[in-house]
Amino acid sequence: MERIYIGMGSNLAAPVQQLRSAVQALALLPGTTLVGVSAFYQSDSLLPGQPRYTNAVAALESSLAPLALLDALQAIENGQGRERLERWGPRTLDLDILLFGDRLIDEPRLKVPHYQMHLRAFVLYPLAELAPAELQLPGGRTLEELLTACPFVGLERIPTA
Ligand code: ROI
Repeated sequence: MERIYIGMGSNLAAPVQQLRSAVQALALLPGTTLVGVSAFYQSDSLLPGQPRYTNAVAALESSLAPLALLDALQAIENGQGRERLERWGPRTLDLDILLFGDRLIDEPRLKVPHYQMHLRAFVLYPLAELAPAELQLPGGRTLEELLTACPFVGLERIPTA
């Protein structure tokens, strides 16, 4: 089975609880094993005027096809009260497929690898807790190289328990 990495984010309605609930929901997905969860990290929104985000990354192994997994993730988001009012708006829960094995997926509903993951400290640092430093990311660079280019600035690693 392929190793899948999911980016998780929340900035509304008790974000730490939102991420904990999301982790439990991921563990219950059919045909899926939750392999690991990073620590939680807090940071300011990339867009001004929104509450701070809590982010984390989960690693899965799954026999679900990518679009079936996307459907399942959207059902979890909706189940946790996600309202799609504006693109980039604040949200109770965001679940993004960052990587799906080494697949390149370019469908209207789903692009993998996630198009900005390699630039975002709140994705790369939690990912590095779960993935090997040699992992290849978009642009042919390794996770290690991308971390070097992406300073740990404005990120706050918080206790999960
Ligand atoms: N900023 C942070 N820190 N974390 C996110 O998950 C996040 N997601 C977004 C925008 C609004 C771009 N900013 C973010 O969609």
